[in-house]
Amino acid sequence: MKCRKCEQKAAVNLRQHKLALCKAHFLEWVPEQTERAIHKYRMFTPDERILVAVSGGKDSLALWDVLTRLGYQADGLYINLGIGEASAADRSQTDGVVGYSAASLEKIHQFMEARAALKLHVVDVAATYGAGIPEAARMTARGSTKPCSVCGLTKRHIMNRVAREGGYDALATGHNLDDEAAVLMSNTLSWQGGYLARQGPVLPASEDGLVRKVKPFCRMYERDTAAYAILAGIDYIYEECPHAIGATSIEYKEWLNQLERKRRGAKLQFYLNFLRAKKEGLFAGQEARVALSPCTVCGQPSSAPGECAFCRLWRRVREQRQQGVETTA
Ligand code: Q46
Ligand code: ZN
Ligand code: ZN
Repeated sequence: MKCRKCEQKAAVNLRQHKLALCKAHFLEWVPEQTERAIHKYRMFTPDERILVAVSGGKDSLALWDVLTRLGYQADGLYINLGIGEASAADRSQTDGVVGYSAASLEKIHQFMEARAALKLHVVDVAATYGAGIPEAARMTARGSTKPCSVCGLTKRHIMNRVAREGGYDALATGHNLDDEAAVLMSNTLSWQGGYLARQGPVLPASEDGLVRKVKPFCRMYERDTAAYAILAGIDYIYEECPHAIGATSIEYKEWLNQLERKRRGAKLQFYLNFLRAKKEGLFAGQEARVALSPCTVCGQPSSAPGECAFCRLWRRVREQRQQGVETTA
C-alpha cells in the first residue's frame, strides 16, 4: 500500500478515513487533525495556557507532544497515585505489578529530556495527603472493593486545584475516540440523560470554580494515537493500570472494535452522530447541573454543602491511620 500524499510505502492505514500514509505524512496528519478539532469545538486559543494531565501512557504523552508542536503553551501535570508500590498488600492485589506509578513518572521524565523547556507539575498523593490510592481505598467504604472510585475523585480534585492555582485556562486530557465511544455506549445503555448532555469534547468552565476541560484527541482512534507515539519516538508505559483489569469500559471497547471490524468507521460515526444529535437539541433541557458551593475546608466547588467529598474521604483516611497508630502503639 502506498501513501496517498507521496507514493512512498504507507506506514499507517487509517481505514475509517480510507487513507494510507507514510511515516512522515502521518506525523503531520495527527497534529493537523488535532488542530482541526481544537478549532471546531473551540477548545482553546494560542494565547491561553493549557494544563495537560499526563499519565506516562501513549495518549497523554502524544497529546503533550502534539500540543507543543502546534505551538500551544502546554504544561504537564502528573499525579503520583502510588500504585503498585505502597505496600506488599498492594502488590499482591495488582498481580505483582511493582512500581507502576514510579515507572510512569520515569517515562515522563524521559519524554521531557528529549524536549527542552517543558514544565511539569507533580503531585504525590501519598506525600501530600498521607496515603497512596490503594491504601486509602482499603480504608474507606468507597474503595473497599476497587480503588477506582477513590482514584477518580482524587484525580478530579487535584486536576482542578492545580489548574486553578496555576491560572490555567483549560485542562486537557488524552481521551481518545475509543474512550469517548465506550463512555457514550455506557451512558446510552443506561439512558443517562444528564451524562449524555454533558459528554463532549469540551466541558466549559463554571462560574463556581470548575476549570474548562478539553479532549483534543476525541476523534482520534486509540490505534492511531499508539501509532503516533511509536513513530514519533515516544517511549510510553505499555501496561494499563493494574486496577483497570475487568473494567466495563474495556469490555465496551472490545464490542465497539468487533463492530468496527465489520463496519469500517462505525466507532467514529457513533460518536460524531451523537455530537450532531446533541447539537440539534436531542438532549436539550437535560444539562441542568446542581449549583456548587465552595467546600468549607479546601474551597473547591462542591455539590454538597459544607465539606466536599474529597476532603471527607481523606479526613477519614487520616483518622483511620491515626487510630491504627494508636492501636499498634
Ligand atoms: S488509574 Fe485509578 Fe484508573 Fe487505576 S486505580 Fe482505577 S481509576 S484503573 S483510569
Ligand atoms: Zn507520504
Ligand atoms: Zn474540600
